[in-house]
Amino acid sequence: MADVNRGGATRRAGPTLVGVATGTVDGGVAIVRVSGAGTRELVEGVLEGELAEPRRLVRRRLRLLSGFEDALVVWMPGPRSFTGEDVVELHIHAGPANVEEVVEELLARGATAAGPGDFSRRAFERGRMSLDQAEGFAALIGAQSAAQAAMARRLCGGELGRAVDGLVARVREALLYVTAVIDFPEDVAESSARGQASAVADVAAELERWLAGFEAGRRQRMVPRVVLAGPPNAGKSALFNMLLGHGRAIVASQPGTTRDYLEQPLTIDGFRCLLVDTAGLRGRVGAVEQAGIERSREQMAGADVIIWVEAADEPDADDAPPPGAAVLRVENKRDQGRRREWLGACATTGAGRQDIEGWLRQWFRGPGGDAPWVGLARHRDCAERSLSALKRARRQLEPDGELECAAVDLEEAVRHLDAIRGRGGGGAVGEAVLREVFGRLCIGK
Ligand SMILES: Nc1nc2c(ncn2[C@@H]2O[C@H](COP(=O)(O)OP(=O)(O)O)[C@@H](O)[C@H]2O)c(=O)[nH]1
Ligand SMILES: [Mg+2]
Repeated sequence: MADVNRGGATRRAGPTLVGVATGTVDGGVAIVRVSGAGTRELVEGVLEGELAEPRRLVRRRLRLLSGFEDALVVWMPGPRSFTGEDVVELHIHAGPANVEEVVEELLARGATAAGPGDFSRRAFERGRMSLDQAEGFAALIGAQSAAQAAMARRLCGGELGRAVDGLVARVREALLYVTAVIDFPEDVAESSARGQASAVADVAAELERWLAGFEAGRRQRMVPRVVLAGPPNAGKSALFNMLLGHGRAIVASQPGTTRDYLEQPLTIDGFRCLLVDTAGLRGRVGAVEQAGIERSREQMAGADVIIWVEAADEPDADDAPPPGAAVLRVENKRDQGRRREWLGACATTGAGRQDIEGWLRQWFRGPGGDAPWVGLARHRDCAERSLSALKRARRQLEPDGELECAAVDLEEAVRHLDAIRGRGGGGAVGEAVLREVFGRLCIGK
């Protein structure tokens, strides 16, 4: 292992890693990535010829035990690479045996097999990406809808990190004023510290806006379960088919037709959900239908949204949707009359479809007016902790508050924000920064 020194920070380089960078090996091409201090030497041991100039894809032959493999090779010396280390990517023919032989050859020459996330981990350690970005990459890989992918890409792009850095800078500035008054009470007027209260309140308000948008963001990231439930014969299966636009479920006049639940993906304006049709709820039925009803209850319990359906020509059902999920009440069979002040539909004509879709679209978007926040649950926790520290600091900046306490709280607020980006410390104010603020405060004027 060799010590490397980049950007002033000395780190111990790990072994040279090798791993298959493509998602699967059943495509036409597989990419084998090699990263670490020994990359060049290691790869050139397998190549016929040398690596080309950086970032240029060239054709090279790889010497394997079973013969030559024709590859496209790109050399990306650190720090301008994904991991920040020296990296080579070998584009080879896919196929498990071929890929395995190339990897084995590199392992035999001293590389170490990469584990899950190892390349990204190195990228993070070398400052090539922050923790929130790494979380974005994971979210992008796991994205199942265009809306999810869009949110994940914003995280990958560093949008959250930049916003966090903006807030950190503002809190640090307030902290500098407070620290200056604490350290130099003779020279710096106390009012310059107390005057930071409004700046701190502004940052707190911004964090509150972020947190308010968390639920909206969460809904856009998930694939919610939308469950049709209600008494038998209300037209749940007919509405299920209507929303899907095709006849997936059996619709029949005989009550208790749907015995098991059915689920189908449904996309409304790029928002993807799973639409679930269930057996109708009613008492005193045969064993099979009873089993179906049990499943309906399970589906309702796990629902994000319940579309509760009753028919306009039937009295109110004995059952009601359980608490927990959001509930849209729909009165179907409006062609037969009107009994309830619910959203009306007629599955046989398709009436009410747009209203139901509109309601769902609104729910997918999230709480009214709150701009969706890209932050994930961990970021929310950090933001919440930072917010409460800021609120405490804000109180200590009042005329009767303790400035020392305010400083501690502001440092804590910074620490929690830094944790979003994966930075550990961040509370201490260095001498250089103090000099900067003293210049601004005109000490010893
Ligand atoms: N008149 C009328 N009949 C409907 C409507 N929707 C469904 N039905 C009929 O009601 C019966 C039960 O429908 P179904 O979807 O199987 O109900 P489910 O038990 O709730 O799934 C079938 O005969 C459907 O044709 C509607 O809007 N108007
Ligand atoms: Mg049904």
